[in-house]
Order: sequence, then structure tokens, then C-alpha cells
Amino acid sequence: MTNGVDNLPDSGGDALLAMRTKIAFLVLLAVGGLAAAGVAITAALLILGPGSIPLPATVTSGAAAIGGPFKLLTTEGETVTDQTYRGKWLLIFFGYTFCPDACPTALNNMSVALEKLGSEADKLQPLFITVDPQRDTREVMAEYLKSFDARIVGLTGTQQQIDEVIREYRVFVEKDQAGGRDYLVTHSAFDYLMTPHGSFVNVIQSNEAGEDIAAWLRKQMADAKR
Ligand SMILES: [Cu+2]
Repeated sequence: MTNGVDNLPDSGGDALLAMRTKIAFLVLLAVGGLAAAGVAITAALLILGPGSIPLPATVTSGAAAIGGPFKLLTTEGETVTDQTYRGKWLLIFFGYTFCPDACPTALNNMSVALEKLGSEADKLQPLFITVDPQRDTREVMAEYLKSFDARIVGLTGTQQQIDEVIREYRVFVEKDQAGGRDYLVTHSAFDYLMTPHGSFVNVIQSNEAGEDIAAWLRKQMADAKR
């Protein structure tokens, strides 16, 4: 069991789940940079577990600071930045191609969501950003992404470029030290929605069903439009 954050229980109640997702995410943000990684995961799992949940008082703080400039490489070898995608909503998932479970699930769900969105998906740019640039070269990512919706653009970069974007988006990433080149990477598994201007809107757990993600996207995009 290495992917504690990936394998979150799927308990009932859409609104409650959505709330738990946001809380878990914000707890990860709050705790992630300050304490040991284990504390963040434990906090997230506790909050996502069944039962009643006391709301942390500071749950919304820090949300404005999510996201930021990045410079990465597409699987086609094109250098892109956050500016490249201005004018489109961004749906960003961070993961890695060697991931045994959470990432294929997430990208499948994202593929279904894009299909369910129909023409509304045109205003959205889905991105898959690797947290494991050491193994996820653009060739590896291109091959991997053939299994998913062709609109999902894979992005990789130098370790430094990836570290930067991971930090900006507060992605929890911890490389398993054992296993040589077969290591696993524990990582938080959220889909991030950003506005066409590059501001953070919200997250959803990437293991939500595709049609639920599509419905969530419709609502978030409608609500965030001013
Ligand atoms: Cu994964």
C-alpha cells in the first residue's frame, strides 16, 4: 500500500464528498509544506473517512495562491508555458506513467468526462503533467497517452521545471526510495480547474466517475464565469 492519497474511499453523498474533497485538498496544502509527509496523508485520509467531520477554521486560506507560471515540454517537443493556454479553461492532472492504479483511472475518467462534455469540451484544455520526469520522457508519455482521449496533452520537463509546477499547484509527491528504476511515487490525485485567465477555481478527486467530473466541470465553469 504505497498510494495512500490515491486510493481514497468513495463514500456516498455528492455534496458531502465534494466538500470533503476540498477540505482534504486544503489540508494537504496547509500541512504539506510544514510537517512530515505522513501527517498530510493521515490528515487527508482521516478527513475523507466515513463519519462526521469537524470543519477546520482556516479551510479557505491559501486557495488564491494555487497555480502559477510554468514552462514545460509537450510530447511533440513543443515548449509551452501557462500563457500558451490563456483563453482556455485548464483541467490539470499530475501523475506519472508508471503509476499502477490512480493515474490510469484518473486519465480514463478524464477521457470519459471530455466525451460527456460534448462541444463544451472545446473551451477546455486537459493537461497531464508528470511528477516523474526522470522516467517520463516525452516519448514515454506520448506512448502512454495513446490509451486515452487524444485531447489530453502530456507535459514533461527538467526536474527543476517539474519541481516548480508541483510546488505552485501544491501537489503532494513522494518518491518511494526502494526498487531501483521500478520505484513508485505517492502523489495527491486531484483534477485542477483553472480559468481562461489562469486563476484557480477548484479541484475534484480524479477517481470520481467521468460523468460526475463532466457535471462538476459544467457547474464550475458556469459558476466561475463573471
Ligand atoms: Cu498515479
